[in-house]
Amino acid sequence: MSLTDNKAVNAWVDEMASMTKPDKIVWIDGSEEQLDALRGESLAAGEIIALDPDKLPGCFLHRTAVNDVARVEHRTFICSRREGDAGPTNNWTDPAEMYARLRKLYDGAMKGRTMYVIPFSMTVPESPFAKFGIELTDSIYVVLNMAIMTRIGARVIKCLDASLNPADFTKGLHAKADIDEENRYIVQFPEDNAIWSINSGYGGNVLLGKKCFALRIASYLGWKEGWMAEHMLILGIENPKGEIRYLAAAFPSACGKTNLAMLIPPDVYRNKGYKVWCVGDDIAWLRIGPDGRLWAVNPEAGFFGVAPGTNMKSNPNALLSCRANTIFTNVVHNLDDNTVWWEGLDKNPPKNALNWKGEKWDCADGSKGAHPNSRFTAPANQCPCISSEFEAPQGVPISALVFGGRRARTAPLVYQSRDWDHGVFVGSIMASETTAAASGAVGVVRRDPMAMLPFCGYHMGDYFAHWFEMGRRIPNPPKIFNVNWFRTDENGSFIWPGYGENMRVLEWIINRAFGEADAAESPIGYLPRPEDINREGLDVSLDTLKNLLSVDTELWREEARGIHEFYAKFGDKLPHKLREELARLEKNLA
Ligand code: OXD
Ligand code: MN
Repeated sequence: MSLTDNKAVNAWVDEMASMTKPDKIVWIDGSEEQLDALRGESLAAGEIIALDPDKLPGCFLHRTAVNDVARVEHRTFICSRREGDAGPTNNWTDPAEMYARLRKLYDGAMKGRTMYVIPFSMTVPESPFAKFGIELTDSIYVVLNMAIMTRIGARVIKCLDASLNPADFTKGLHAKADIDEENRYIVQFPEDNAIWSINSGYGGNVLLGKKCFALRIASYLGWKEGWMAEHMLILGIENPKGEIRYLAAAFPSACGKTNLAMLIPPDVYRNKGYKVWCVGDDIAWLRIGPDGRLWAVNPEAGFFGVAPGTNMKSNPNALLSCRANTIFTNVVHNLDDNTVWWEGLDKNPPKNALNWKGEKWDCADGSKGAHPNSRFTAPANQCPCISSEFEAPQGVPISALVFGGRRARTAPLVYQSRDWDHGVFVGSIMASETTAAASGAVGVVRRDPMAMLPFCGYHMGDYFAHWFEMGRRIPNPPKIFNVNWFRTDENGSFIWPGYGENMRVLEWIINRAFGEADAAESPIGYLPRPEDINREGLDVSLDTLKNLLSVDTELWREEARGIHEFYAKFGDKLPHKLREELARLEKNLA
């Protein structure tokens, strides 16, 4: 039975049900009793496995189909009415054509199954930032994950019904269908505020609140409504005086965003009383506050983190977050003690175990036990360093925005843009390089502006223009920085120790944002002098820091040529200001 008499909601649910033809429709009220019953059903169906109740209370293991383990960018579409509104970095099909194609796939796709109706809210539903959505799905795994990643249920539908426009909600439709790769589609219709996902059961494709809504649809809404949805972590740095200063940072996937979001400061900082508080690890929604500053909320309620490589050294806080009430996907099942394992957790792979595919696994044969993109879905409030402001309706004030990528030689450890407009340029040229490990081709640059390439729900040229426009409108804008933890030496080894030591760079950044740290001008922006980075208790020489902060003008000239090529994609949609900034960079390098 419907949880609401909201006509717009009920009419849409009816329409989708008449297309997908489920045997049954179940509304998710968000109660623990209902979720528990669903866990029971999912266990009975073999969809999830209950893990040891003492070691991992409330935890489950799930395995996806082997052909369904990651986001599928080549099957992800932005179906705006006009092709030009999706832009050159998105796949596009005419919406009428796409709806027709998808309707055929959805027709009867839920026969013999149950359709779950999940009212969900991105950020706390009582927040002025909140956006509401309904996800329809035939997967209990999706329901259980959405219950961790978002706020769901009766509380949400009540807020939607009481809102100014109860017909204003994101319409998310997900059907597993046959998990057929050939017919897998992740489609955003920005003007309809709708997301249709079919033939996948993997998180990033089916937890529609995350990338599909909170980034692709939300970035479009932000453009129309004057705010920003960004692929950014949010953290607060508390100094010994007890002041907490916040920053948000964007990195492409696989650059350690979750680790940075939960950073544990080195001893010398901890002993003085410094602390780092995590507000979010993946997505930030940013709005101009009444005080003229930029304020951020994390729209999500949980972490959907990559498991491999997560350990007590790289990210103890993430590990501690997933000791209870967590869903593990595609990791190793340790049969001896009914727990989980993944590469990089510790040096003791289980002897009696199943790999991510559920096959008997022997680590001695050299194969990986966990899928490299295996995940944990954990409630954020279980994180030992979760910020007290995590659910603050107004969010937190942002003093610095940080961009970063994986560059072997070009980008220095850190630099600051001259101003907002230059900062937009710095974000637009973000890039990561492939490492030697994979193909032997070192230094292949993948441009990923603001880490939004796979997530921008409209034309990236318009997106850049929106950044400039926001800069004009924010009376007190955050300062903008770029970091690179990944510089390597002649042997390809990382020079900077990274992890907790990144605190030293964050300290410079946040102090700069408050006018409390020194810097020197360079052709690319403001650089700290080596002595401006705190080396107390750090085994890195001044010379090494000098090297980490050096700017090779020849490399940067080459970089500028690459940027020209990249910018050419956007044609006349590229804001003039970006060309001006590029010209200025070239002049500075000459
Ligand atoms: C993610 C990603 O899963 O960025 O967060 O790929
Ligand atoms: Mn991400």
